Amino acid sequence: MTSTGIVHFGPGAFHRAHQADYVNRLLRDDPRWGIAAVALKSRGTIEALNAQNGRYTLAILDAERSYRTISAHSRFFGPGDGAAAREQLADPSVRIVTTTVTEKGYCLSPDGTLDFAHPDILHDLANPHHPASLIGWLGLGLADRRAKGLAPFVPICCDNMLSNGTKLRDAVIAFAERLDPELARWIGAEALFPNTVVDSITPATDERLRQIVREETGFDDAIPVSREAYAQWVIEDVLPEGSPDLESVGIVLSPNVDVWARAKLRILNGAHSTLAYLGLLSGHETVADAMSDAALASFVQRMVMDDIIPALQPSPIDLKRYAEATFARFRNPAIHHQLSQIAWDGSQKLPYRLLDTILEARASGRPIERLVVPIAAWILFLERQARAAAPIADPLADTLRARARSNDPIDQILGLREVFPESLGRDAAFQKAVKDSASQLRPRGVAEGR
Ligand code: CS2
Repeated sequence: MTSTGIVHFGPGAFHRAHQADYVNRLLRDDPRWGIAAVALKSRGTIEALNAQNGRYTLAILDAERSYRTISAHSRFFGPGDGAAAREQLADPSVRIVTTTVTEKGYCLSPDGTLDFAHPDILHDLANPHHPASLIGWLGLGLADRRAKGLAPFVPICCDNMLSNGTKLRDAVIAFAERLDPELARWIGAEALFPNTVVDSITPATDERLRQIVREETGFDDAIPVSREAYAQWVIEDVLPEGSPDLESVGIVLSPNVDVWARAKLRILNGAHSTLAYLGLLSGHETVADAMSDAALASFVQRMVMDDIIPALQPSPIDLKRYAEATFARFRNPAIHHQLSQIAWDGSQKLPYRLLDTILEARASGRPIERLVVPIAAWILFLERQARAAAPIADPLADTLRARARSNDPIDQILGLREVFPESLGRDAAFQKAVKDSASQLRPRGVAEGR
C-alpha cells in the first residue's frame, strides 16, 4: 500500500511526465514515496487526477513510441483544501517537497531575491496561515515542522532557473525573517535546498494527444501527458539520511549541479526561445517545423556553437556534443511541441536563457550580433501580438502590451528593469545591436500582424 512521502506543488504536464515517472519507478521497490499533489491556482488537474484515482498515461513519443501508466500520486489538494495540505506537510513521513510552479511562481525580483512588493507575498505576510504563494506555503510548512519538533522536509525546486535551490532557499528565509527571525535562523541552519537540473521536452497536453492515447491504449484519459524518450534529473548531492534511493531510478546526484544547469539553460533553453520567437515570426508552428527551416536551423546552430558555447568554456562537459544531441532532440517529428508554448513568459525566461550570455559577452568583448537576434524577435513578437490584440502570456503582459504599442517599442521594452539589468539598459552598443537586428527582421515578421 503506497503511503505519502513527497508533496509536490504544481502538478502540470512537466511534473507528471518527469518527476512522477521517476517516482513511479521508485514506488515499485519502496511504497513510502507516493506524491501528494498540491495545485495552488486551479482545481482542474487535481479533480481530473482524483477522478482517475491518480492514474494517467505517459506517452513517450520519439523514434519509438510507448505508453505507460503512471500512478505515483496518492493524494490531491487544490485551492480550498488548505487545512488538509497543511496537515500533509507536517506529516513526519513527508521528507521531500518538489516544486514546478514556473519561474514566475517563485515571486523573485530581477536580481533573484524575493520580491516583497509581489501581491502574493504581501498577501502571505498578512495571512501567513492561509498562503497563496509557494514561498508562503514553504514558510508555513517549515514553521509547523519546527513547532512539532520535526526535521524540515527537503524542498527540491524543479524549475528552469540557475541555482534554483539556492534562490528558493534565500527567498523562503527572507520571507520567514519578516515573520519570525528565529524561524528564519532555524531554516538557514537545518533545511537543505539542493540545486537541480530537470530536462525532458514535454508539450502541453492537447486534444491531439488525448486522441492518440485513446486510439493506442483504449483508455479515454482526460489528463495524459507526453514527452520525448530523453529525461534527465540531476540533484545536488546533499540529501539527508532517510531520503529515497534516487540513484536507483536514474536520478543523478552531483556535487556541482550549476555547471550542468548553466549549460542546459543557455544551450537547450536559449536555442528553444530563439526558435520560438524567430519561428513564430516566420509562420512556423512547432519546434520540429522551425528546425526544418534550413536558414533558421543554421542560424540557431551557429549562435549556439559560436556565441553561447564559448561563454561556457572551460567546462567539464563536452558542450559541442551536448548541443548536437539537443538539436537532434529538437528534430523529433513525433512530438508536437508548439512554439507558442515556449514563447510564454519571455520576461521570466530570457534573463537565464540569453541575457546572461549577452552580459558575459559584453564584459569580455565578444560579439553580440547574433545573440541579440532572439531579443529583437521577442520584441517584434510582442508588437505583433499587441497590434493584433492577440494573447500575450506573461506575468508582465499588461506592461509589455502597452510598451509594444508605443511609438518606440524597442526603447520602451529594453527599458524594463524587471527584465534588462541596469548595465544593459545603459549599454549603447547593446541597444543599437537590438535595433539593427529588429530592422532586419521587421519586414519578415511584423508586417503580417499589421
Ligand atoms: C521550453 C522548456 O517551454 C519552454 O520554455 O524551453 O520547457 C523545455 O522544453 C524544457 O526545459 C526541456 O527540459
